[in-house]
Amino acid sequence: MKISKIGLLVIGVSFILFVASSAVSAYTVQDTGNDVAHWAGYQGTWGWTDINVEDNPDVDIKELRQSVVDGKMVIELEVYGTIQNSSLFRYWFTFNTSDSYYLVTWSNGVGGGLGMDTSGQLMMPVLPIVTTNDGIITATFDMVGTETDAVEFWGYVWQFTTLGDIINSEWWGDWAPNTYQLFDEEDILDDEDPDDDEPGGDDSDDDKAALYY
Ligand SMILES: [Ca+2]
Repeated sequence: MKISKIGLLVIGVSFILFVASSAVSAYTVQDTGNDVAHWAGYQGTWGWTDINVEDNPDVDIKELRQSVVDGKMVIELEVYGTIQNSSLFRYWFTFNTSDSYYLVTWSNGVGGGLGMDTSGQLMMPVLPIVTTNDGIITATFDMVGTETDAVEFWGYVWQFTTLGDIINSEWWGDWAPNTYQLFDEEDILDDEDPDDDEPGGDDSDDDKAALYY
């Protein structure tokens, strides 16, 4: 049997469409290692001290993953080190589709979060089952909504040295993807004013850092 070039083209396109549709509900966001930011405050003076800390793998995001397994929405966050159970560590990530919102948290050894149908069909939120295994947080939700394509998928992880002390404290944090980070990396690197206590000089975005403190 001779298959025409057009026939081969149709078969090829069909195969590509099949592969694309079968993989449509799985997303990953990879993040490089050693890109943890370090913030320090001392007697009311504060600023970014380093934007690439190399020795804090427990808050260094490696990957975010989403998939649908047996009809359940599964979302994971992995760090290069180990998930910590102290209240000084916070892990937070979210996966949103056009009709649903999923949020996962982990701190003080306790997992939390919620799934919400944002189309208004389902009023009550669903709660995830959250587990950890070494460097991975896994959250499993009953599905809300019908869409599984990612509209937004990101997370951040941070560590405090002292809770409730805004005068003297240190903070480390990492975001994935990096478009969600709190600061403008180039702005910090270019900030050469020695009298400027704020990271990045007069960049209006600098104030965002304080929102999470
Ligand atoms: Ca990272």
